[in-house]
Amino acid sequence: MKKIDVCLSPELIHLFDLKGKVVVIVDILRATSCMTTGIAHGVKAIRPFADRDACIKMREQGYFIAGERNGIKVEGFDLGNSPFDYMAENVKNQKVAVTTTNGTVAIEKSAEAAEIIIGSFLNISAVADYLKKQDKDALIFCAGWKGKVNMEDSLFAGALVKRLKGEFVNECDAPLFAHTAFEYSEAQLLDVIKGSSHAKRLNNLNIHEDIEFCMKMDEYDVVPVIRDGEICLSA
Ligand code: 3SL
Repeated sequence: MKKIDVCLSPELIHLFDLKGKVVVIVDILRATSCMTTGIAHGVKAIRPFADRDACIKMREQGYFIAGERNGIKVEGFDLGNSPFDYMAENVKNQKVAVTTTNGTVAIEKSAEAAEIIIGSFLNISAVADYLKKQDKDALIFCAGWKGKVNMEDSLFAGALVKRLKGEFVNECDAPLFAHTAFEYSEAQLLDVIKGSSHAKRLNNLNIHEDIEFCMKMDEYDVVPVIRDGEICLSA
């Protein structure tokens, strides 16, 4: 049977062998929720950068520039890191270069994977179906917050492990841990997430609607995949 594992923080990724695996990048608040939303709303491609200057340079090639540091839109950027920014009519059919505090860092650390896909609650069923159809082992890679484990990414990992039960076996205790935490939280998921440190951080920045939106289940039936360094719609 195929195997599934969960990396709860980018600081732990050196412990995992990514070769031959499908890696699911997760940054519920808010990077991968934004990427899912953008692709679902017709953004042509999203090129992720951990480095801010490398991201800005893409403007010369006609890209929109998006992203945040510590939750705040970078000055001079076209878009911040809100899923609502990616719904704007003027980004449809355009290319976006994005840099974020954690999500784009996790993507860069996944370069050795056979395939990298983007997961969020907004497309969780599409991601689960996609993984079921692959003949590869899977790793759910939680972006966390500055190297630390966070609640929302861990609970997403648990929700995805739950959906894959019977098709994958756990490679270590992290999938079991995440699944168990999700089972305990499922009935009051939004409240649990609202109590998380990043939800509090966003609330302090007056960002409220994004949290509820990012927690919507199956808003979109898309699986964004990384092809030639850009996030685009899977074939
Ligand atoms: O760290 C990230 O990648 C972001 O998603 C963080 S924030 O929600 O935009 O603050």
